Amino acid sequence: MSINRKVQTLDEFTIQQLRDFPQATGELSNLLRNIGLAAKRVNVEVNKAGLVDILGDAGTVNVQGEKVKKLDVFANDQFIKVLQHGISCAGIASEELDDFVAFDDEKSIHSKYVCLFDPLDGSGNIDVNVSIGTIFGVYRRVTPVGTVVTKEDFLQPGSSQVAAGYVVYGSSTMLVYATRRGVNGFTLDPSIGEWTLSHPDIRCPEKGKIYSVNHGSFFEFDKGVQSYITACQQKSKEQGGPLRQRYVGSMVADVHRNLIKGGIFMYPGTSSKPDGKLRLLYECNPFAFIVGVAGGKATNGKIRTLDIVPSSLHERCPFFVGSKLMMEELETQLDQNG
Ligand code: P6P
Repeated sequence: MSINRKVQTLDEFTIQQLRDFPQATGELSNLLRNIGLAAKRVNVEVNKAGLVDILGDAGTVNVQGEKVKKLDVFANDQFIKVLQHGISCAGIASEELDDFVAFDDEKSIHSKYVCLFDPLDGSGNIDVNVSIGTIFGVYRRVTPVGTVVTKEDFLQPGSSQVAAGYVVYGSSTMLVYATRRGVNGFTLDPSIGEWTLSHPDIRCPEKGKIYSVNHGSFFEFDKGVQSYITACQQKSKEQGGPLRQRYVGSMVADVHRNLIKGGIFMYPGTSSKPDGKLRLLYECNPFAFIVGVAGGKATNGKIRTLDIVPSSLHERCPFFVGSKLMMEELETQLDQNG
């Protein structure tokens, strides 16, 4: 495949955004470029994970009680270092950290943004070479610029995000991010070490033929979820026939595929875990924002994910996200089955 050298790089794209919106200060563009730099450094290590001693466990356990893989630690450190050194972020929260980290140097306290990260989601797949990813959300701080950020800067509803994105370390490595102006995808061109615009203005198809869920928990799901899954399996020929079940077990890979092709991803609550497994702030909210900007929908089964008011950094929520018409069919099944 010949690579078109005329494609825009992430730097060129974000600078073009500044030209198009002169009132912008460039701080958000700079923040996104910083994230792109950290992701390139993570990508190098992910790509050689099988060759050097960074596979396996780091010997620690994170706030979720999950064994921390060495790559998790490396990825977390990269994003913190790049953003702390930059001047476009006043603090971060991360799945790998019990509490948020305020960047309290004279430059950082004057930034108007904070970031929340899952630095390496799907890390259980690292050792078996299945795609993994980074997820992030960007918020405008609510405390005064020039002061050190506090927890309330991080406990904002997802609807307050100014940008959100993810990196999928897969057959190729992609950075996809959304602002309210649209969703754009950049593929890493290793020959020049640049993110290159490969998927401009991504739109989520109104419907698709893919549903993604961990069937192993089927009998623990609510009746409404079970009835929706069964409906997916029983589509008539006139309705296009049964849907295909695709579930990698790595959220970034599953949601990215469904965003591009159309589909629905579900991580419902269960009788044993009513809030499900996924974290609201740095897994669900970023994808709810991205898919929403692209024309899809995201809920916790009752209300829009983006409308949930967080009470703690690591809270979990049931998560349903995907094509608009498929989400509406799910909502009907949930309403009818209580
Ligand atoms: P289960 C990975 O650990 C993760 O957080 C998501 O990336 C993924 O969608 C989910 O958990 C898979 O969980 O319970 O189906 O194995």
